[in-house]
Amino acid sequence: MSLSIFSLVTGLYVLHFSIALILVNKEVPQTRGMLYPRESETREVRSLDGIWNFVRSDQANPTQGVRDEWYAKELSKSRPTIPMPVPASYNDITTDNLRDHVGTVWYDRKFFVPRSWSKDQRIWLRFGSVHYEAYVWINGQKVVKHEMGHLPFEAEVTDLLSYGAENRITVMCDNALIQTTVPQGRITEVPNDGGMTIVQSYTFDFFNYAGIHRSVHLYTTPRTFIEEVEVTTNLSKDATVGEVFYSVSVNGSAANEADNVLQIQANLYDKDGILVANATSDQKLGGKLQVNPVKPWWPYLMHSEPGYLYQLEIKLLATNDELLDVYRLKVGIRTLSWNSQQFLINGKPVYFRGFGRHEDSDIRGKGLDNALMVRDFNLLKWIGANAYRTSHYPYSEESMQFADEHGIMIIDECPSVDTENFSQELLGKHKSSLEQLIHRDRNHPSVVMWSIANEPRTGSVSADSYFELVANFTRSLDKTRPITAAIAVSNTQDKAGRSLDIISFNRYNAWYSNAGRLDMITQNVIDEAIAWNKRYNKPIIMSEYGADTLEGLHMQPAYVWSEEFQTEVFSRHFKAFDELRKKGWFIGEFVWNFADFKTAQSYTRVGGNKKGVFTRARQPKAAAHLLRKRYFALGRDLDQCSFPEDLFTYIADLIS
Ligand code: BDP
Repeated sequence: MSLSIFSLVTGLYVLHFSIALILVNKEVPQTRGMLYPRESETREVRSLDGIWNFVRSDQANPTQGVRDEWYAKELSKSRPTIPMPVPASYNDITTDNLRDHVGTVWYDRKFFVPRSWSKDQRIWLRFGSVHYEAYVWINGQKVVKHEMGHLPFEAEVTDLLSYGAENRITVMCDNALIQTTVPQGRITEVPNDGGMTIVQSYTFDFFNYAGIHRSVHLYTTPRTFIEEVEVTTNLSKDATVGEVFYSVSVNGSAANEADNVLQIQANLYDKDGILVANATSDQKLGGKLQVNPVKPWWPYLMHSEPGYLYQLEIKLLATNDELLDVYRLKVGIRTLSWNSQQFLINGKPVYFRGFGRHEDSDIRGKGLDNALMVRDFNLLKWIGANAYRTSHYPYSEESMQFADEHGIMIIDECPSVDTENFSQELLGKHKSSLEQLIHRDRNHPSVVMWSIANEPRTGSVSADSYFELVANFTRSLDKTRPITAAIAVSNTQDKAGRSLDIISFNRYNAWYSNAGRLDMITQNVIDEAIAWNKRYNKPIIMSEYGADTLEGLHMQPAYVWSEEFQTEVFSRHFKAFDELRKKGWFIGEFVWNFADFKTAQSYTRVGGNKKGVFTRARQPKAAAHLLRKRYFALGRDLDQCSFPEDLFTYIADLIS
């Protein structure tokens, strides 16, 4: 690992003003490996989650810990430490103002590495995500630096560990967002009562939670191991025969020996564990499996058995048939296609009924929490949704696997939100965020579309070439999924739509425009969707609409912030959507937001963004019951699903 990466830590956050309008399409670094850590007969996985020790740096001196080499010994030897859970955002854990800390914080912990791991294995350290930038040391030795929240990174630590002994891991995390980070922010120095202070600002509204957000794993691989698996699938026209194309790359010395012909043995098992296809491939380390008859992967409520997954077992064999490595992953067999009118899955047109969401909850912030994840999926299914957008950054790998299992379609969004001041450096980071995202999520059947940005300032002149480059880059990495972006500028100003496959637009009629005017929603939505379609001749999605709603506030007639108002706002949108559905090219509706979430402090927010259909504690507001009826009604109308028994409350014999 290069030592120079750590010299990038500078004492100052440089404000970046972009004047560059001529953008060059430069290469971005390619992600290697990063398969989700899974145990097998050749691999062990160990979690480093738990309570770590934590230190916050002095805001005015963010690089002091690097200069004073806090990583060289236990953190507690340099500064008093406090306990900090991993995974979790650190912001809401303490009772002081750690919440608003800007700059670097430090974590460390000790762990044992068993003696048995020293034998003929390689050891990897993997982070599910650290927001925003991470620097990692093992036993005082530099290991890896990674920039970009919400995405995994890993490094080999075989030679840095003490085997059969205690080891120490140290992480420095920096939450500062500047004009060349993804997403962008600004750091300014302003006067306060004590002199001067550093202030972080950003234009998006969700709170910039930070820390070690997802699990930290140590895992072993054999010396020569399966480093990458890429899977694509196909179905025969009548959807009776499925094909799974797999391609594997191998890392390790055995891969380079001329006389050693490595082979891949691929076995595909159905849900009952019955082998349905197998193949052995030679040097190409890839091939095709045919499944006849196949059970395709279908979205929730589009089929009686949604989210059907096979298990793909990849075995790496040496010339003498010696088993070198085994890796297993779930595979859903489905096709995606799209044209100027429709988006189809397995040849059937899809109508998205979903949500924009956030990874957000009380105390944990953006920290991975299995209880929350399972509750959220239960609510998604209860309400009859078939999709969500990972607004406004990649969600946990665990939730992507869950979406595969439950047949929830994902519009997978990179962390570019409110992008402005386009520059060459920003373009590189933006592309890198997509490269890392696609590398991580390309094998998930639930991922049906890439979203390359949320509400970028696409009215500006440089947005034109900027988004052309971003979209083409995305397409070069994955041709099997369409590309969208959630756009908020008006269709007459927009310069990005021509580069997209599907147009998504966000609009807050009766909220940010014409607040309170329920009579100014339906026609506006219809007119705007038609205008987008006329301009670009592409399928259209309404990717955000909604109204802040304080749970328990009731006002009749409906008044802004009341539960009645949110219900009415939804209902007026439903009317528009039903008109638009008749046109053939309107393919989906996404409420903003699934649940209330924390924001930066502002006078427009009462305790956070309250546009949730569910509260932050994941309980339904009144509008949830209305939305549930609509989503199931759409499911029955379009996909012949049945109604849950409790969908309609009994009123009288004549009405049901
Ligand atoms: C939209 C943004 C979303 C915000 C929402 C709002 O895309 O992130 O949370 O506005 O203000 O413009 O509620």
